[in-house]
Amino acid sequence: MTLPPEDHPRYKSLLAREKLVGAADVVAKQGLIAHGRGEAFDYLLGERTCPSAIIAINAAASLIRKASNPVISVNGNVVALAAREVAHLSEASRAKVEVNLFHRTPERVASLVKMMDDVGIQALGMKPDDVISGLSSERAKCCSEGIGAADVVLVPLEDGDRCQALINMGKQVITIDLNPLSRTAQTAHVTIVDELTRCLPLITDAVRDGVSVDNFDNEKNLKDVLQFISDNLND
Ligand code: PTJ
Repeated sequence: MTLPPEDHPRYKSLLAREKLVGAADVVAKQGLIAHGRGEAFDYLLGERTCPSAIIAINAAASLIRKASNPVISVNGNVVALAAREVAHLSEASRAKVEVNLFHRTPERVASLVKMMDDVGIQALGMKPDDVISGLSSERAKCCSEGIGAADVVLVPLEDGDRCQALINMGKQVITIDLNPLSRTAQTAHVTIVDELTRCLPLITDAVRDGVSVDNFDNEKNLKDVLQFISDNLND
C-alpha cells in the first residue's frame, strides 16, 4: 500500500482508496465502483456526520444492545476499510461477525475471515449451512449460528436485495449507506447515512454508553438527511 502524505488535504479519502486497491484480492472490482458512489454522496454531506446520522446511530446502538443475537455482516469493502472498527463494535456489543458475499468465492471468504482473525475476531462464513430465503445470489449462503439465528443484523454497504429478504425473515435490519436514496437505505429499519469508518466508532461508543432509543422513524430521518444535503448545497 502506498501511503498518501499525511498533510494532503484529502488524506483520509486517499487512504481509503489505497486500502481498497491494496486489498485487491479480497475486494470485488464492483466494490471499487460502490466506493466511488459512496465518495460522491459523502461530498454532498460535506464529509461529516450529519445530525440525522447521529440520531440513526443511537437507534442502531439501542437495537444492537437490546438484541438477543446481533450479527454484523461484512463484505470485502467493509473488511478492507474497517476490520478494526468492526472488531471494536463486536467486542463492545458481543455481536457475531459473519462474512457474507455477493461475489462469493471460497478464497475470498477465507481471506476475509483471516483478516478479521488478525484483529482478534473469529468470523463466521467459511461453512455456510443455512440460506437467506428469497435470494438467488450467492449471498443467500449464510451460517445458522450467525445470520440464520440473528434477530438484529447490521449490513453495511448492502447491495439491495438482501435487506428486504432479511426483513421478510423477521429480522431487524440496520444499514450504513452514504446514499439515502438507495433501495437498501429506503428499506432498512435503521439507515445510517454516514461513511463507514466515521460512524462505526460512534455506534461502538453509543453501545458502550448504554444508549436507549424507543422511537425512531427511518422515513423521517431519511427526509431530514435529504434536507441537510439540500441546505448544504444552498449554503
Ligand atoms: O464484497 P462483495 O462481493 O459482497 O460485494 C460488495 C459490493 C460493495 C460490491 C456490493 O455490496 C455492492 O454492489 O454494493 P452497492 O449496490 O454498490 O451498494 C453499496 C452502497 O454503499 C452504495 O449505496 C454506496 O453509496 C455505499 N457506500 C460505498 N462506500 C461507502 C458507502 N457507504 C458508507 N461508507 C462507505 N465507505
